[in-house]
Amino acid sequence: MNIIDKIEGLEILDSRSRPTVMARCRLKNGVTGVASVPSGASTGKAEAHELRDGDPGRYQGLGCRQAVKNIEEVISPHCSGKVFTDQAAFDQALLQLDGTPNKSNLGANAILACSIAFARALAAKDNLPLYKYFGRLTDNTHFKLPRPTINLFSGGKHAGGQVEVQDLLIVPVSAITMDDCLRDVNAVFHAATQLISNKYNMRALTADEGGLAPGFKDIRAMFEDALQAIEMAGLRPGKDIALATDVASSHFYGDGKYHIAGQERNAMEMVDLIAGWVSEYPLISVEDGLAEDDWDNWPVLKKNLDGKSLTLGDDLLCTNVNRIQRAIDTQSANALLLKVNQCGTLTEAAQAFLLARENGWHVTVSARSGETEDNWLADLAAGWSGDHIKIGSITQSERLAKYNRLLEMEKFEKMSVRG
Ligand code: 2PG
Ligand code: MG
Repeated sequence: MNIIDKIEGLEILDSRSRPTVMARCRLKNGVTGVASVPSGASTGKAEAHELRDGDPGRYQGLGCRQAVKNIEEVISPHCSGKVFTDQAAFDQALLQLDGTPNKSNLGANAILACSIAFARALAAKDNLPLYKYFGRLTDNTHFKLPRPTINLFSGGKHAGGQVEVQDLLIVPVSAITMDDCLRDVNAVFHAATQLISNKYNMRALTADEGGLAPGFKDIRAMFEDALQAIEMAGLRPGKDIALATDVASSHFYGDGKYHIAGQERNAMEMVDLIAGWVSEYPLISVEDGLAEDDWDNWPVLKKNLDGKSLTLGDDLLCTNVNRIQRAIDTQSANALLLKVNQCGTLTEAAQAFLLARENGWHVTVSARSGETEDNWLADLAAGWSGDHIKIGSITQSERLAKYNRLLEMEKFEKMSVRG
């Protein structure tokens, strides 16, 4: 029986040295589950509320002591001694206890830490690897590893804004195994460090997610440098390594205009700019090409990209079923960037995933720019057989914890990478 004994919280630090939340859920039979939650920087307005203390004397106001207190003094006493038949029942109890539409009462960070800690406890109790437990939430039993989309170059809010576009990602498309995917990405990453040292006379300093962030002359130079690095690594752009981008355009949108590349562009001009990139470069996925509330123009963007590149929504959708449904109805996107902390419980994330899948959408399971060494994301992506996974670069342990878990599942669970 899944009877909760108690849930404890802990304020820990993420990869940007900002506080975040860890929770430990103990069942009455003594089994425990522990989980930590990530945190974004280029966040969408419709994300569930991340509770911060606001005390300027600690961590610039970003402390999570109140979230921890909510776990220990509200959630734990409420759940202790109760039986929760499954994840949905537990998550529902958390939602009811919070009672707000965006989890602003208890904090989505507190709630998600409990949701995943509970999942880990149940998986341990049932003697299941975590991916199999996650698979139950979406009725998936054909487990596949997602193809990685890996941050090579960074800009925007993750790199001090030296170019407006936030991520230039590389996607190993000819590699068949995860092992070979990472080998190819590593070759390109190292070629890129050489390239920027020669071209920009710069050491390989990295941005929040481990991407390289030299002072590109302009956005085009970022694409060109990526192609060059791929070739320097002895690989073929588009055939071995494709590109993807997160434009993150909500963050340079204001007064109805996109402030990019030294110009103010209206939505049509922004669509033209992106369509130009897609025709010139082997770009298979364009995330947040337009701003999160520019609903009128997303269908135009999608129409322009259809058949050439995925129209992927992050800030637009915020892993929120209402926004996903609206995007389906208006044909605004055909791919979901799934971030569990944008909605705040595993059950809601599973609903978002299933809605996207039922409508033939592509799903990229994504980490956040502020991450921890917890690797549950890799199990989630495999458990739901996501198409792509976006974790950041291959250089920092908070990212590698997930990549290495993918390698582990490839070998020990005999999983293959999605085609
Ligand atoms: C994004 C993510 C990850 P953040 O915009 O897709 O790259 O960034 O976690 O800062 O929202
Ligand atoms: Mg994004």
